[in-house]
Amino acid sequence: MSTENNKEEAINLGRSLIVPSVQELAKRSITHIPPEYAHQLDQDQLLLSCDDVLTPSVPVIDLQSLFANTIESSVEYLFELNKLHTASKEWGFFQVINHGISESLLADFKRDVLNFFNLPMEEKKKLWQEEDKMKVSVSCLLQTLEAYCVEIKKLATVILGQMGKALEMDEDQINELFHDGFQSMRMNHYPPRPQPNMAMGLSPHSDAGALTIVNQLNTTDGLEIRKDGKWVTIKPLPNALLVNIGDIMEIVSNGVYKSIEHRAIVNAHSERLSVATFYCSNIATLLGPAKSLVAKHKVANFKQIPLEEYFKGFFARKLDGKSYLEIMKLES
Ligand SMILES: O=C(O)CCC(=O)C(=O)O
Repeated sequence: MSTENNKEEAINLGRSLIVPSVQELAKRSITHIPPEYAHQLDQDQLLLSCDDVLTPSVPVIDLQSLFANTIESSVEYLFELNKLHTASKEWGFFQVINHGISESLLADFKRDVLNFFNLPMEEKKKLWQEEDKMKVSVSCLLQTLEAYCVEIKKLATVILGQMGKALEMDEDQINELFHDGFQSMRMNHYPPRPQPNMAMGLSPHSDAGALTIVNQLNTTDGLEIRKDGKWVTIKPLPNALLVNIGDIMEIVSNGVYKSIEHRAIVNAHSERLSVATFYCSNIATLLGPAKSLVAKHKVANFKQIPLEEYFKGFFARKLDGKSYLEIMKLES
């Protein structure tokens, strides 16, 4: 669902595959899993839980220390900036706390998204076809969605600004790239499945955008990231948001930051709900490593292509790990 700046829709970048509604499938007692969802989970890849004492834990960044400290030479500021830099380089994934989005907005958003998923299928089908009906039937969701998107966009922009500082990028370049970016959103509902290892919620992939902010709406586990070849389960902290580096940021940072492969698995007993918001540079920009970083590293590790072309290539492919990023790499 694209929520703002419809310019990219007019350009028609392509779209995600249309697949059968999992909510409807879950209501029927089906005997086989449709091929789009059937998947044998890799049994040979060790799964680690963040509860395990020996599992390194996903970094938590306290944004208050970054945003509230106008004195950028202060110890608190530099400490948190360094944490952000290390998390972006080594994990490509972190949780943010004290992010500034009010608890009441997050609660309204959760309520309206749940109501949306609980609409009868016939109502949802009407929404696909008639935009005016959407305005009436889910006007409550649309209002909250708009407020939520504004806040998430602000948050993504400030985090990217801080990343630019940590990378020692030219400040004008980061502003130019990300000041009027576009945002899109995916709302995910994963019903419970009795044999969760036979069904995939979302295949392993990295995100094509610059930065993704995931809001997990309930406490069911399911999001896993690939860290050093092992799948690590993520357990979000209360009121935290999950942030991951996308392929665009790996390219812009000339490979210093890493986009992270992740997947969503289904749970045997409980449903899971999440909303991912993808923030990207302005569609009219040229995608490539930042000039200031190429000058510093004395090498460009990725090609330069118009962002529009990049997205058309992305939507023409299946989600498949980090394979699309490989195409963007320059031979060293
Ligand atoms: O469900 C999740 O937590 C992950 C969602 C996600 O990766 C996506 O929508 O691209």
